[in-house]
Amino acid sequence: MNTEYPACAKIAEAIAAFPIEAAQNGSLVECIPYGNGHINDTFLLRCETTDKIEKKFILQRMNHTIFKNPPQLMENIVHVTQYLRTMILSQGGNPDRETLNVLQTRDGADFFWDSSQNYWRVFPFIERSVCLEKVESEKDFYDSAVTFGNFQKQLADFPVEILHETIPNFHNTASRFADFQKALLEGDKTRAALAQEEIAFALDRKEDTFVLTSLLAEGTLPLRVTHNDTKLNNILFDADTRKALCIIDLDTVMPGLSLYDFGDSIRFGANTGAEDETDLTKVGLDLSLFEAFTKGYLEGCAGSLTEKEIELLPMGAKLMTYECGIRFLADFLTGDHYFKIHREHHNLDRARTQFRLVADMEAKWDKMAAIVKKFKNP
Ligand code: ADP
Ligand code: GN1
Ligand code: MG
Repeated sequence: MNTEYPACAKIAEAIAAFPIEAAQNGSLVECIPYGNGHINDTFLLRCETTDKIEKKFILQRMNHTIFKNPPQLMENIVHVTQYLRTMILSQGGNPDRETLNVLQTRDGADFFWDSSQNYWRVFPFIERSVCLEKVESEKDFYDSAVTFGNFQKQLADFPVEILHETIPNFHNTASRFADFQKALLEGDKTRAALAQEEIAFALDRKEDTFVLTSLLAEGTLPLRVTHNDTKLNNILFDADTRKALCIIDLDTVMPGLSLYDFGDSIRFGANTGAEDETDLTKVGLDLSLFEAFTKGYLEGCAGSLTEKEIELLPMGAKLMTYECGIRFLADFLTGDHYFKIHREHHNLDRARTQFRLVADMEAKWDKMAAIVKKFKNP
């Protein structure tokens, strides 16, 4: 093995725990940090068999500060991926490419707990796939929408009671607002001074934060199994056909609202700017992309959404964007302990884009509603 390991304690110990080299009857040739996730530490392992065939794996150190109970989280992922495998097989698909698959350790466990209490897992790399950081065509975005809608449909009869809540109140916007208020009180005052405009924007919209939670509590919106982190880089596309192929990042699959999945995809994918764009004139809602996603998502859900859910799709988009904004802002105020940052004030930049996008959605509200209506009554 000629690998130089990245500066991540215990990585060699973790690699040795999985049957990576033995299974491939060859050697590990590379181990590099990979992807743009904000939460886990992800590495690409590249192996070569003795007859020079390349085989890749994704190794991840789970963030156990954020996910308090990694064994329960892995239990969720194993249950969900096994269920998806059966569904995909029954639909004539290829479960090795259309869902994540957990590679067991040499001891037959679903994760490895190292001597410094880090939790590690491995997924076979989905070969000939592409991960997009931004929408490159309307068709890609439409395709991702069909696949997220279909994911929802595939899990419609999944026994929801066996799922653990990996992060309690994850998309409870009212509870996120309370966290934001706490961050305002306890956070850094110099940082708060830099973010006065954003703080005011967030406080002005307090009433919105209860809309979905109230409808859920009174039974107007149904609780479903949802992904809860449906940004575009959490779906892989087939490099050959360019079809949306596999939904990844299943850490937050939990009971939730369809509006969370719809909304988070719009927040990230239908933004004309990047999530951390500093030139706010580039940030806004692309209505054509909003339309493409709405069409695709409703097709993927194939009639399973209620009229009320469909009517509230614009609210899902706005609230998921607002909520992400207050999460970024709270993290900025309290010292950037949650989301990984790569530059000074990165979380403030991210919060600003989210609020600019919310403002643009508010300005385009009637148009968003008209698009949804068009697909509700085709
Ligand atoms: P995070 O929770 O930090 O966002 P992800 O699980 O989304 O981590 O993984 C980070 C990146 O790694 C993804 O955006 C994707 O590019 C890549 N990735 C993850 N799993 C696979 C896989 N099985 N095959 C190919 N690429 C993957
Ligand atoms: C995080 O793990 P990643 O990068 O896919 C976060 C999401 C946010 C997103 C913002 C567990 O997602 O909730 O919407 O960043 N995941 C968690 O980009 O908090
Ligand atoms: Mg991710």
